[in-house]
Amino acid sequence: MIRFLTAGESHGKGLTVIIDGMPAGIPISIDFINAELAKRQKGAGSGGRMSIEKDEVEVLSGIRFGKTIGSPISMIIWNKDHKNWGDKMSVEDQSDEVKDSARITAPRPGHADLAGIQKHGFDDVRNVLERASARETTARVAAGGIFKQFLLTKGIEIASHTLQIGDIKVDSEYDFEDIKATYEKDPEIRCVDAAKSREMKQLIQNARMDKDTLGGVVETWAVGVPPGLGDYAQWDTKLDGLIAQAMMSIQSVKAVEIGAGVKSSGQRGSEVHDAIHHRDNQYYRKTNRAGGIEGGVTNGMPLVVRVYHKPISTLYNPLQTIDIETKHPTEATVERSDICVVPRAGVVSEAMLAYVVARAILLKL
Ligand code: EPS
Repeated sequence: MIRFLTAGESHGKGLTVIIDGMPAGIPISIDFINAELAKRQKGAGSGGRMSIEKDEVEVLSGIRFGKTIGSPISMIIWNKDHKNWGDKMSVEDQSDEVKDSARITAPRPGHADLAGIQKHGFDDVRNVLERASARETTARVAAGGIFKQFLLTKGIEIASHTLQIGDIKVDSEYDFEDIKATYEKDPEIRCVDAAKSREMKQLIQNARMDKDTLGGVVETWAVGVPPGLGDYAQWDTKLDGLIAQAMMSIQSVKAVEIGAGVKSSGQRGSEVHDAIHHRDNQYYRKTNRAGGIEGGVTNGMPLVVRVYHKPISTLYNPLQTIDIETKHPTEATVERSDICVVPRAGVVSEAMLAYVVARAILLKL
């Protein structure tokens, strides 16, 4: 069974990931993984960090002559910015003076800051924010580069697009080819509708001027998924439950939806369920409101998963917080931030969906 773990702080030396359980013999291209990492770095709404980093993976183990060898795969992406943070993020230095000068005491509302220091009894928010940062998604995307290449050998493809930013939402029809094309056609927003894309971009520019942030919705499809993945028989093997857990774990995601999920709760059953047809020895549906899963099991239709990102919590116009040292009101910490992560978060959703589908396939095999 495959599993993966990431490690690394936002301004530490680098982000690492170990994937265990990949079968031997899967062809792996490092360029493919680097192209995935590049997708995570592009997009309107990015902060200053993305112009410092040029994320590239170094594979340390598990791949030989371009193929997996069935051993754990370990990878690292070095943080170029670390050299500017050596004093604040030193592994080796043990002096209290350096440690104190790197301390942060004003937790940001909405981030893991306060909850994290309460969990561990820390007097320094930096211990929490360095790991809670969405920089960690770099490691997930590198892992996704492996899972996706495995899925391609099974004829399964995954792609995402920006469905909504703030209150601007796509309402036109589109298909999987339209979704895939957004990486080329609209790398800034990744929207299938050019007019909506312009509105979304303007909204992000306005939020930047107002020193505010924006959330939105990423929709991810997996096509070529065979019927029968996941299980209806036990709560913790239902594929929709596993997808929800994986997607909800992405930084700033506050809701996950499969198929027509939210909308269908306000409709009648006759408007929601997808009638079953049969042709050439195969069952099929003309609609896909179930989003490719019924009873926790894939039905052969594309998986359609939406994640809802809240506006990120580091605000250049900070909210009030409490200084954990003095207990007096103060403004929340701002070092640097994105305005909107949605356009570049798509590849993170893709990586997590690729993991769940790859794992389900290997369990079935
Ligand atoms: C990110 C790197 C971080 C943030 C962002 C995502 O780098 P820095 O803190 O140096 O600017 O830009 O993290 C957050 C949005 C967050 O809330 O933590 C990245 O590589 O994606």
